[in-house]
Amino acid sequence: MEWNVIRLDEVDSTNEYAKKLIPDVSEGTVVVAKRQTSGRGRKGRAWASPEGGLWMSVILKPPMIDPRLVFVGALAVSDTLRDFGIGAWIKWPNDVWVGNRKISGVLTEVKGDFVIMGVGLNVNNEIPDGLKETATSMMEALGEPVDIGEVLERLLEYLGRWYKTFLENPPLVVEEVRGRTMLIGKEVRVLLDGNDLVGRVITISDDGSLILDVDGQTVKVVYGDVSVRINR
Ligand code: BT5
Repeated sequence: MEWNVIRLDEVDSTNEYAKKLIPDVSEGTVVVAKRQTSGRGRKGRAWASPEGGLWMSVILKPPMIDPRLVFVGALAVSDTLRDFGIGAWIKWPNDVWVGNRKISGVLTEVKGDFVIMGVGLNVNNEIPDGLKETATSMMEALGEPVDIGEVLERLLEYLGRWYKTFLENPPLVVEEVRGRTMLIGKEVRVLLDGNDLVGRVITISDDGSLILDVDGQTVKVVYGDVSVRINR
């Protein structure tokens, strides 16, 4: 993949900026901002994006719109972290965690035939007060700041590789996520608007869904927020 990187100092949200470029843009366009004033997570949740973090969106035009695309982002982040000596795990469907703290989130959105894949990764940024218990950064994990340019370079390299794998063989991407999630066998609560499920994770199926055992019944969850107690 040839990446064409647009660099901004400040933007509301790189996903919003990228969306406005569509359709007059080619696949592989990347929007990176030093800070976002209205960074977003899923369901309109706020994403803290102070200076020092990596906030970016890549524009893709896959032959099909597929929920498994989000795994491409999570795998690329986890490979990048590994290169810097940080062990991370993937929390289905779109988070990357270091121990019991979130370091990265991926937000995929669709516009026409395009997919905007937003990746937020805490690198050298301060973690805001309300998130100190639940979030971490590469700087915190390593005890020193890292070269954010190098982080971006690695991340784009791995995004290109995993996107290629996704295009060729999507179940391979899922298999890799299965191996990098700590959720299998764990008791989890899946927060589904007003209708939570509590069960044990059996697996992530090839179509990307979370398969749970809920009181002996097998339940398939296509999308949701997982909360899990991690004993490490
Ligand atoms: C996500 O949503 O994890 C997807 C985050 C995607 C952010 C990127 S940054 C570039 C691009 N442009 C955007 O506007 N967005 C994308 P979700 O699973 O809904 O998680 C959101 C939750 O994560 C919040 O409710 C907070 O609890 C927590 N959170 C917010 N900011 C955080 C941060 N910087 N680090 C760790 N956790 C954070």
